[in-house]
Amino acid sequence: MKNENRKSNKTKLINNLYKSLYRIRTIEEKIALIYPTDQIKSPVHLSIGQEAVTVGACAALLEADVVFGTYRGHSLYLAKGGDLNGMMAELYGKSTGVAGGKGGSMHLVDTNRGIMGMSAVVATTIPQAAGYAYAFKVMKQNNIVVSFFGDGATEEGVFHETLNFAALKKLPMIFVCENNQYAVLSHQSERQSNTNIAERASVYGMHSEKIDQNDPYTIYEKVNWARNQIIEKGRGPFFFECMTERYREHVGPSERDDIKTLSAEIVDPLQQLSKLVSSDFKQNVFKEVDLELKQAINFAEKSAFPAKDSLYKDVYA
Ligand SMILES: Cc1ncc(C[n+]2csc(CCOP(=O)(O)OP(=O)(O)O)c2C)c(N)n1
Ligand SMILES: [Mg+2]
Repeated sequence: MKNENRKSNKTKLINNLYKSLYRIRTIEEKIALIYPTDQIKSPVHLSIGQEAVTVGACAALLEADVVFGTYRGHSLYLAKGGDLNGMMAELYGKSTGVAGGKGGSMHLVDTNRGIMGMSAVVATTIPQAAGYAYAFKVMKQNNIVVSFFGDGATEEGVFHETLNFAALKKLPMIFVCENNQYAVLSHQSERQSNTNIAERASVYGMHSEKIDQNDPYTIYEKVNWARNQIIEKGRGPFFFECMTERYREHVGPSERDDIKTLSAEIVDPLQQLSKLVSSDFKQNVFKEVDLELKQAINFAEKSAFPAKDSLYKDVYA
């Protein structure tokens, strides 16, 4: 590729990453403002501060690639192309929500966009992701699965079982640990004797790296490289431990009260990326996101709550 082409591709990508990051940050800040009005009917676990991981990783994926995430899922859902109207309506408990208004913030899903689901139970979607990757392998489908989870999830037995199985079967998948160093209020150093999660993952026999920069471009490059290795060379699985930081409390809209524990080395991805984007581009993004968000809130407000007779629909007995 010619140098100028490479440069213009990189500029385009940085602009897209900025737009996605700004959009998700703005939406979540608005959710935090709406939350105390009681219009949002489920708990919210915000990703503010740590959006770079899902934004960077999803920029390297195709729509037919599949992701599994956690209850802290707004950022993943939006970065993978999930519809904002459906997400806001779901938070408002309305029938037009992506889970019919019965799942709330922790259960976002959009199978048409490869968003297979999220769960409130820590680590449960990790083996589900491996199962999906196994199906891709058996069916010789040229797509990959990415499993997103927190540092706390790596303490669950099923995490270790899944890594062993995925490495053994050489599954076409990438494990992405969003290491914000906390499980609720407990710091990683209070919970793990070896806090180097990437090092621990590597013993199962897979390529594993720690990414220190809370930077979507770096994360995009790593995931893109890993995806190419899987698709072109049949390698896999891969593991990335992404160091990041959440700025809000574990659950709910407030700032953290243990804010003194935020580490100085981990930067705010939005502020960093903002320096690389032109002010004209930013002005357009501000306008677009503002309009999209107003329309989505209006959609959620105007939608109806689920009808009583839908109570037993989608229930397994
Ligand atoms: C199996 C299980 N154990 C405990 C909990 C309670 N719990 C909810 S979130 C959480 C912390 C998980 O931390 P981490 O995996 O680092 O994700 P983060 O919240 O930091 O994104 C815990 C212990 C749960 N939901 N499920
Ligand atoms: Mg955590």
